[in-house]
Amino acid sequence: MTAILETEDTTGATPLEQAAPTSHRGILDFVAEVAALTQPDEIHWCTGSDQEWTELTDFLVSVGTFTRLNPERMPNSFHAASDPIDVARVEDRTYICSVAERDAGPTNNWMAPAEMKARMRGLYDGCMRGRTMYVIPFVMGHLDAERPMFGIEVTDSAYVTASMRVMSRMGTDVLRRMEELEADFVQAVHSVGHPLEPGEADVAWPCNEVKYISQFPEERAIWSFGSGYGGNALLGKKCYALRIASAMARDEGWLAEHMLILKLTSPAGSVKYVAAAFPSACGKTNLAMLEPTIPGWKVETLGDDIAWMRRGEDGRLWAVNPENGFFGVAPGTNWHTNPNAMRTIAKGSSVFTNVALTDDGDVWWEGLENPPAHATSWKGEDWSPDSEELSSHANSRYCTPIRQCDILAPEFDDPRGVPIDAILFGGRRRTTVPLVFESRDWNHGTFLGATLSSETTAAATGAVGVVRRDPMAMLPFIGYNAGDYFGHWVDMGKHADAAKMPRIFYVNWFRRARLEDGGDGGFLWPGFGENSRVLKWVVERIEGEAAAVETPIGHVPTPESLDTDGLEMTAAELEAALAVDADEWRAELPQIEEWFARFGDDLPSVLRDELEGLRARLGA
Ligand code: GTP
Ligand code: SPV
Ligand code: MN
Repeated sequence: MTAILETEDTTGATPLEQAAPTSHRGILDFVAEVAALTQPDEIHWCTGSDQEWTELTDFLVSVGTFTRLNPERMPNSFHAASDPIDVARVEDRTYICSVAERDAGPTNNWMAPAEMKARMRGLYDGCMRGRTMYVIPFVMGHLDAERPMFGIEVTDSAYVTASMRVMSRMGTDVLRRMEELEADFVQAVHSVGHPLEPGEADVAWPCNEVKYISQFPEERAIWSFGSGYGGNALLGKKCYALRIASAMARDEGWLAEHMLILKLTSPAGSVKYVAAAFPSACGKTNLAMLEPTIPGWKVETLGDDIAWMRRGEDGRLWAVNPENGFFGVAPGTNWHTNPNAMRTIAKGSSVFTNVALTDDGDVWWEGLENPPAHATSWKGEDWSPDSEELSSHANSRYCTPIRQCDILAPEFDDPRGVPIDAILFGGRRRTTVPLVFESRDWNHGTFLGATLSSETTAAATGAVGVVRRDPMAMLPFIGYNAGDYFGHWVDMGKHADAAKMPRIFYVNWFRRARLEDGGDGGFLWPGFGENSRVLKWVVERIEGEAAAVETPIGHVPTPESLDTDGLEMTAAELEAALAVDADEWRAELPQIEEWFARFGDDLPSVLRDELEGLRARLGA
């Protein structure tokens, strides 16, 4: 680690410049400015090497943030428990600081950039005292992309640094390329907001009650303070690859989306690429790694959370996953629901946050097989299967390298990405929304995305299980006016090659059996590997082979058109899963009306027309 020297040398280079492994002027100026404000004891320029990983993780073990897991079970892997005030994304503390308030739109918190900066400069003043400032050069997407998408995250958290090494391509290679290209980069400042006075002991999970997650879309800058958790702190992920990138994508004619990407091969060998947008903790990771239950079908993974999609020269929409790791929801993950995730993490080199630690140095969480007789809960308390409290936080996560995934598609390494055949939107709805249906066309598909609704989950702080509109699963991630974002989606479909755009579908794995109908209130559809049956129907729709009934909401499978061979489900249950109840849908209309009213004149008229079309088809 490099200390900030106190004297200048005779060449005129500042101490920071002498110690820095780069001559990139913009990076030097940025790092110097943040260091002057935050006053870290030391600056560490990240290389991304294995040795650096060892040093970081040893350090995290020494300060009590990490517990090393039993190497025989989980080699090179660590357990961490956060402060209970820092367990998920904080949407109420997340701001889009565009110059004009209008550009943040009605769905984001907004503050004028100058006001936010003044406020945050106050918080940043001296906030890294007693700590090391890590400088992380990273690239979202491929280093050899036509235009690599660089960032520099400056953080006072070793935990964040270790996590960024798993989640992004980072280190010396990236820095060299930035120098060669004299590249622009996204400035990303992060502090846990917990300075240490001389002699003050650190805590295992430093953070601050005051939190701000601020995006400055015009400047392509991110300032984060007070949280060390997930999307609040790993700034390449939601802050850059969704909020800032969506603003770039609007300006440049592409899409930055909260989507998984998967490759699906049929028994006959035909390949389709599917992208799917489901809100946080609604099944992207699980679908991305699905193990089909229907014979002969194969799924390979390209990404589980974020897709950047650009129109190719062939007129098709090409998608890349800008990330390099998985930050997946632990609870519910097991050898039945997601064996590929289990195999990925079993290879080690992973960080588990807010799960339970077993007495033999392994991890456990709700839903995993073989509950231990005793463990230490994420809160550090004794836990046993009789305990009333959960062993793991509902938003506990594993952080693991994507390359360890056995079913990673080889196209992951292709900077051009893959041409998308189908887009799925989906949410978590107990009622109303059938298992799957197809949109009528691109504009109708955009309407389905714009009105996507889902019950809230533990991925963000706040109430869980409340139905809200989550357009394109991007409600917390659209970096500009959501009305403009809808318009951008409509525009993407207005093209000479419109027919080459992906077909748009809507899915719901979470519908419940109605008690009124004699059901048990449980999930109607078994989900997970069985979702391959839905993917097969999607492919057969694209091929013009599968039958569907035209309903007011779109094209719903006939029960016969879904492959149900070997599926343990009664005809009545399947019918209930696929049912379109006109009364339930008529009840959605005022909610959609109210949702659209928030956008006023910024709502594209196409979407209003779609709503009127739906109303007419429902006879309402
Ligand atoms: P983020 O990482 O927050 O963006 O979430 P995600 O969309 O990747 O969600 P993930 O796949 O991690 O799923 C979240 C939760 O939903 C887990 O507890 C899963 O077990 C559960 N889940 C996923 N797929 C299904 C399904 O098909 N059926 C049911 N019933 N639950 C599912
Ligand atoms: C989500 O909340 O959608 C996530 C987890 O993928 S986080 O990275 O914390 O945003
Ligand atoms: Mn996500």
